[in-house]
Amino acid sequence: MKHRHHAHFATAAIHTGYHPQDQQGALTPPIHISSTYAFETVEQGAEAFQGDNDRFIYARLGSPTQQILEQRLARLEQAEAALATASGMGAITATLWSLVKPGDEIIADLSLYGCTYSFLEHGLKSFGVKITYLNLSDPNNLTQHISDQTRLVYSESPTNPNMRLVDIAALAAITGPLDCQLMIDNTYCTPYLQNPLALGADLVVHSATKYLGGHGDLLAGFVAGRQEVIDHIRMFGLKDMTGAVISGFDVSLLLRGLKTLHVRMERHGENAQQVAEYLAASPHVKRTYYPGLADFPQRQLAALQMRQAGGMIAFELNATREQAAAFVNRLQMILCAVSLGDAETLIQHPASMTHSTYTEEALLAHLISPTLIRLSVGLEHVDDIIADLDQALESVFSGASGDSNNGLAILA
Ligand code: 7XF
Repeated sequence: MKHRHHAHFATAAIHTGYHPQDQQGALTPPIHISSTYAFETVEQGAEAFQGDNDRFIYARLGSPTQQILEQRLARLEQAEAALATASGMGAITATLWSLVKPGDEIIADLSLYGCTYSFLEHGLKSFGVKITYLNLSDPNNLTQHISDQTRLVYSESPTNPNMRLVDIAALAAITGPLDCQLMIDNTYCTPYLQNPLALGADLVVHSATKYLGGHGDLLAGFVAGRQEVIDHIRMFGLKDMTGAVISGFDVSLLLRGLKTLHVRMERHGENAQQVAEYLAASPHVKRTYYPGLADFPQRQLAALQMRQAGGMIAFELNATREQAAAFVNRLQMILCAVSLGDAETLIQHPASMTHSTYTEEALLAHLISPTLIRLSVGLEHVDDIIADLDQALESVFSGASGDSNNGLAILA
């Protein structure tokens, strides 16, 4: 069955890579649970192993359902090719194991998701890869430090958890002429809000566990970029170095999540805008970091490279760490949990949770405030989200004692 190119994001997210007539009219693609694929002859198998035909070989290299997902993800990120993996960390590690060797340098932004930081700092570093952390929000910092040794530049935008942006096009202009790849973690934005490859990046990586799945019921990731690079990551980083293979069931759940991504992102964004405005106006809130606020320091850049401001907010209270913990504990509907991009509004304390891989000193050096609170604004009615934040703030700052929603103290 010939597949059409779908010009619009929403249509591509629903149709790309599959036509029901490929599978006896089945609207939903079947899940292939087969671990291995039979050849008609030894010669055909030998050809498959040489890459001289496009037969499936073994599920560690992919499956027909996974191929549909990968075509769809590549289309949404405007990439030649994509590789789906068992988790976001699976995509990040398979990619970096494939592209750097001892003696190479990676320049990474200062603020990274905790396990990405840990992989660079405690993983790759111990294998002889030089890791340099810079504030990449100022591209001049990259210009000053980049050298022949620098094989890869890595950043999130917005950064997890502190919502800094990097100017992806400006960084690409610096790495472009050199033998150096620019790799962007686009998890916070999803391809609906930002396309790093279209801005000049070489590779884009995602935790699909978040908005792409959207329902808190799967772990997945993907990397997208040029076909030959993705082939190399599949045949080395995934097949040999990590084995971080996505399961067929998670492929199917992810295909289901993608169908509503555009609708969900619109509502996440609308809700987050109102919640951010509420927080920014509260006398109990010291700073609110959200790209949709008028006083967001990188508002112009946000308007330039992001289609909307997204669903993630970070903020600091006019409070001690203990009061900040008490505030979270007094929330009644909003859940104290890591992860993000789910229908449920989730709140967490990065220094205690997602970024506890940083030492206290490293948190400060990496611009992550120990009192920062991170909010993933969900799809509940926005009035209920704001009402819950409001009652918890009132409860803490009026000194009344409230009931903990979950008994989880941020500060052990
Ligand atoms: O391996 P995962 O699917 O959990 O994805 C890893 C990952 C990669 N990049 C970014 C920007 C991420 O935020 C994540 C996962 N972060 C979760 C969080 O920040 O809440 C993980 C919970 S500890």
